[in-house]
Formats: sequence, structure tokens, C-alpha cells
Amino acid sequence: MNLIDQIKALKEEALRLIDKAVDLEKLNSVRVEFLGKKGKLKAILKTLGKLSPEERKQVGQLANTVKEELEERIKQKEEELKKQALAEELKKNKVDITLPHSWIEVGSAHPVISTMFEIVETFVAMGFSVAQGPEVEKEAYNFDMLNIPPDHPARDMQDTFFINKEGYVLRTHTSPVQIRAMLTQKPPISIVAPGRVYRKDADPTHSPMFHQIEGLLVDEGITFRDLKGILKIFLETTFGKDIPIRFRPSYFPFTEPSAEVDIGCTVCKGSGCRVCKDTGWLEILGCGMVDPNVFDAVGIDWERYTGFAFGLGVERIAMLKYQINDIRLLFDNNMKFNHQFKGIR
Ligand code: FA5
Repeated sequence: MNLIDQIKALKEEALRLIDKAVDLEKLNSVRVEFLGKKGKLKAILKTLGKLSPEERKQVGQLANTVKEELEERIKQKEEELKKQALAEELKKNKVDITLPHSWIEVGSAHPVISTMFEIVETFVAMGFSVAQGPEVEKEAYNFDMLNIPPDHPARDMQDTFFINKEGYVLRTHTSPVQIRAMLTQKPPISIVAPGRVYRKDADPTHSPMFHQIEGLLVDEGITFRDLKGILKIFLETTFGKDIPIRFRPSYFPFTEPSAEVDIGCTVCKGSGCRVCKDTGWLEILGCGMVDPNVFDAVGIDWERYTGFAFGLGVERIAMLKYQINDIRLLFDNNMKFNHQFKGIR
């Protein structure tokens, strides 16, 4: 067979194999076999030297055309194979969009925690900073330095959980954080202290563990009027401008004068229910002017400085905000109950 016929035969064979290639790997091996450096076409061209210049030109031209044709054919086949592979892949991984999806529960803040954040934010916006203290607290900070000596009847006001560590209790209120703040800072002092507190209490409005937020402002010239103003802003921000508010004279050993603040019951709108014990009002916080005995305990000059303090119950506020009629619902972890508060914050 002369070279021209050899090249034509080679072309036919290559085209046949290209068509037959079932995947990119096979196609590549055909390319290497015929067009590669050590391929069949190169082998034929190596023998060109034996030909006359005229024949050489003729054969060389043919070889080039065949090479180009084969390359073009390989390119086409390559694209075909790629498309085919993609189609197969898509078929294999077909997504059935009619299938029901699997549920991923997205969590959300508990109403008590979101209420606590909201309240803290309101006070921070008024310039208060956030302070914290431990839940296992020194008896001295929880009672003595707050003007509640051991034999004082006021210790009975808050039924205490004692622990087996001499001189420590589970704090019954956040007021010890006042002491911690006044021992470590010089006036002017303005803090809010959110946190958990513990008491032997259990009924629809009392829980053995609950949250309080303490507030303390100490500076020169602070009066009861400042206290009323700040609490009014807080209550109107939390419950809206129309919320009925009343200050009732009260007694706390660490404040003088002292008051308790009630707001109109939002559950029954004042007509009477078990949350407000049929009074139409619910007590949400205690407050007053810092007692000079407390200033003495922490070494602040009460002739120069005055201050107010307050302590509010977060659960009570959450109950009134979301019309919850039993504090225990907040701690039962009933998912049906909890789901109602999704997205409140
Ligand atoms: C105190 O705890 C004082 N330390 C508050 C205070 C601070 C007064 C600073 C003056 C100056 P009281 O025991 O009243 O006060 O509790 C404050 C609030 O906590 C109450 O108004 C009520 O909203 C809430 N609270 C009290 N006991 C419970 C309880 N067991 N469960 C849920 N909330 C409670």
C-alpha cells in the first residue's frame, strides 16, 4: 500500500474508533494512538524522506488535512460525550421537589430572656451600664450590708435557700449587686444588674427561681422625683403610654423612703383575675432612696451623695406583657407553650 492509501486507511480507522468511544478516556486514547507524538500518523510521516519532493508535498498536504479533520472530529465527540455525562449525572441526582422537606427547628429566645434583654436595653439607652454578681452570694452582701442584720425580722421577708457553705446563701434578690457596685466604684454610679435569684416560693405568681433586674443610681442631688421619672419612662417603653401605674408606700430595710410599683393588670384589664388576685393591679417592683446605713456599710458619704435603687421581677413583667396567667408555664418547657413566642425578638 502506498503512503496515500495508508493515510486514507488510517483516517477511516480513526474515525471509526472516535465514533465508537464511549467515554472521554477512550476518546483520549484514540487521540494518542493516531495523533500523539508516537502516534500512527507521525510514524507514517517519518518515512516521507524516502519520497520525491513532488510526492512528499502531496503526502504532506494530505497528512495535514487528515490531522485537522481528525482533531475536529475528536473535538465534536468530546463535546457530545461531556453533554451525555452531564445529562446522566442530572438524571441520577434528580431532585424530587414534591417530597415533603425535613423540619429543622429554629430556636428563639425564651420570653423571660427576651423581656430581660428588652428591659436592660431600655436602661442602657438611658445611660445605665450593666453589672453582674454571683448567684451563690455572701450572706453579708445579700443581707447584712443591706441593713438586714441576722436577727432582723426582714430576713423572713425572703425565704432563703441556705447552702452548706458557711456565710453564703443562694441570693434572694439582685440587691447584693448594689453592694458590689458601691464597693468597687465611686459615685456617680448608674448600673442595672440582671440575673437569677432564689426563694422558697411556689404559686401561680411566685417561682422558686426567678429573674430580677436591680437598678442603682448614686450621685449628688438625686431625689425620689428622679426615681419616679426613670421608672415611668421604663414602664411606658415596656407597656405603652396608657399603662396605669401606681406607687404604693412600702418598706425595704435598704431604702428609705420605700415604695412598691404596681401596674394595671394586663391579663384582665383591671376587672380582676387570678394573676392580680382580683385586685386589678400587679406588683412588679420594689424601690426607694438608698438608706444611709447602706451608704455607711460601703463607705459612701451620705451627706454628699443620695441615690435610688429598684428591683423588678422579670417573670411578672413577661406575664403581663404576654398575658400569661401562671408563672409556672414559663418553666414547664412545654413546647406548645414555648412555640407561641417564636420570633418575638
Ligand atoms: C426585693 O427583692 C428587693 N430587693 C427589691 C428592691 C430593690 C427594693 C432595691 C428597693 C430597692 P421583693 O421581694 O418585693 O423586693 O421582689 C421584687 C420583685 O420581684 C417583686 O415585685 C416581684 O415582681 C418579683 N418577685 C418576688 N418574688 C418572686 C417570686 N417568687 N417569683 C417571681 N417573681 C417574684
